[in-house]
Order: sequence, then C-alpha cells, then structure tokens
Amino acid sequence: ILIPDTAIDTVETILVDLPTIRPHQLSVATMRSQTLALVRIRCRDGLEGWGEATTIGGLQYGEESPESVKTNIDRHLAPLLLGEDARGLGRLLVKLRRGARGNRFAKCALETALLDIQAQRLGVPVSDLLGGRVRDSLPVAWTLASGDTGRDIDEAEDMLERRRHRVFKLKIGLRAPEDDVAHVLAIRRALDGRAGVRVDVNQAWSEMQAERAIARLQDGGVELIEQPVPREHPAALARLARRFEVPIMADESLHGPADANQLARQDAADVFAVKIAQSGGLFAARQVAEIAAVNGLGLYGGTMLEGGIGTIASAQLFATFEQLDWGSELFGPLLLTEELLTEPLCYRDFELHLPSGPGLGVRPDLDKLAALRRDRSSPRLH
Ligand code: MUC
Ligand code: MG
Repeated sequence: ILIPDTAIDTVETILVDLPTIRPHQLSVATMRSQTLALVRIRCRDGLEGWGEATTIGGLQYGEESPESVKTNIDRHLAPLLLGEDARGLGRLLVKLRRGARGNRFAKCALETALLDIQAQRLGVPVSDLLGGRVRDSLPVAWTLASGDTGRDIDEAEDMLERRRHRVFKLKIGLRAPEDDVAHVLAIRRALDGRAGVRVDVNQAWSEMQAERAIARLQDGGVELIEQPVPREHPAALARLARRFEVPIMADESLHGPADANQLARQDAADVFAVKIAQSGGLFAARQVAEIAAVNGLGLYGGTMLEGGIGTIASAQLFATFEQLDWGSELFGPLLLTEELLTEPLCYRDFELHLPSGPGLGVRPDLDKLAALRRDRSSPRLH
C-alpha cells in the first residue's frame, strides 16, 4: 500500500517544568512551578503541529496529571494516529473519541496539534476551522493569588499602570471564609472603580458557607463568583445562582458538553467558564459555548494556566464566540519565568492580540525546549 506524504509519522509528548514568577495560591494547591505537557505531531512531508495538555497542581485540580497525559498519549492514543492521513481530521477525532474513554486533556492536546497541521495545510488560522473570528483580540483578566493582601494590591496597581489588566480574579477558599471576605473587600476598596474584582473559590465552600460569604461579597461590589461549591453539588450551585444577583460562574462543574447541558437544564449557573482541555478539546469546548449561547448564559474564556501553545489554542476558539461578555483569563505564559515561543504572545492595552498566521500562528523555540524538557537526555528535537 502507498503511504501518503500527509500520513502521521511521529507523535511526541514533552514535559517541561518551569518556575512561576511568584507562588500562586489556590484553594487546592500552591504552585511554585508549572509543568507544561506539550505534544508534537509530525507528518511524513515534514509539516508539524503542536498541542498542549497542561493542568494545575499534579492531580490536585483535575483527574489527569502531566505524567498520565504523557503515558496515555505515548502508549494508547498515539498508536491510533500513527500512519493515518492527517488530512482526515474528522475521522481522526472520532477515532480518538471512540478509541479511549475520558482523558480529555490528552485528547485536547492531540486535537490541537491536528488542527494546527490542517490549518497550516489550508493556509488559514485555526480559528477559521472553528467557525471564523469575530474579533482579533480578547480582554484578559489577571489572577491575584500571592496569598498576601498588600502584595496583591501592589501587583494590581502595577498591572493597571502598565495597561496589562484591569479585571482581577482573586483566588480564595484556602482560609476561613470570613478572612477571605475581608481580603477580597480590602482589595476591592483599594481598587475602587478602577478595576473589576471577581473571586474563584475552586469548590472550597459548603452551600451554607457560600450563602454567608457571597452575601457579603455581593454587598461589597464583587462582580462575579466562580465555582463556590463542589462539582458534585450542582443543585447547591443552582440554589446559589437563584438566590443571588451577583452572577455565579461554573468552572470545575463543566467537564464538557454533557455537563453544560445538565447545568443549563437545572439553571445551575449564570456564566460558563469555557476551557478547551477541561471540555475535552476545541470542538467540545465550542459545544459548551453554544449550549451557553442558546440558553442565554454568559461566557468567559478560561485557562488551565497553560503556556503559549495552549493559550493561543484557547484564544483561536474564543475569538470565534459571538458573545464573550466576561472576557478571558488567558494570561498563563505571563505567570511563567521562561518564554518558550519564538515570538512571545502580544499582550497590550488589557488584551491578548491574536496572531494572524496559518495554524496556531505560534512556534515553540526548539532549542529552549530541548534545554528545559524534563528528559533532557533524550534526542534533540531537530
Ligand atoms: C481556575 O480554576 O480557573 C485560572 C486562573 C488561575 O489563576 O487559575 C486557573 C484555574
Ligand atoms: Mg476556576
């Protein structure tokens, strides 16, 4: 049999550990470094695509770890793709879906790399394969999570001054709710009128704790409450969404279109945080967004604190959403001490500006990757 030039020749999974610019404190983990899980798919003709499956805090945030992503791609998912014609994107995505259960992050990375290849082959940006752009830049919020109120305020002032961010998401849920409320309201007062302040509880509260704390946050002018209660309690999320005027946003509750459908049917949230990996890929994330849109819910472009590849893949999708009322938080690369792209992403005037080139429109710096990858002894990338 004749193997076409467009057949998939190699699938490589690369882990890279990078320090963060400061400790990043979430209710589930304190990050001092981030592990990027990158995927590189190469065709026989040399065309290559990149994807990313980065998560937060090993297994503390999600069900997949960088190591499980690598093992499951190398051992189970890559063999489904090797030797197949990369031009048959639709068929390959069905094959991945049917060939393995779960593994949403790993599948998202592979789907991203396949989309990168297909879009380059067609000479269009990935966003063109996802419906087409309605905007070329996205508002980007910043997360204040140093663990210290004064330091967070200084950081916010600096971001405002540099015109990089004017919406701040505060990570809470680690301390007692009353201490968290005091922390949030102090920041909100310090920034009064000059910036939006939101909170992400990352599932830390019981419904009763949430009722008391959200009442005070709402009175204090906080504009959005993200995932106050555990994913396992959608009815509690729904009661909070009904009870309070301040919008309640679902994040961890949303593991793809089936969850989105359930939450919408239960009126369990006012806003959906769309994440490509948590949804199971870019097309699945698009479905999540469509379910929000047909139900009149708000949309927010979420992040798993990915590096440049996952961030721009997310941006390629979010740029196609007709409504993106709550903007995005695609700041992942800015939390890392090392730049891994040949051209850094463009953050200017409070927005991330998308590249216009074909595919993802960005390339990793292969020398840097070779120097920083976890298994440095393996063969060089080029
Ligand atoms: C999350 O839960 O939204 C997004 C921003 C950030 O600082 O953490 C993430 C995860
Ligand atoms: Mg969140």
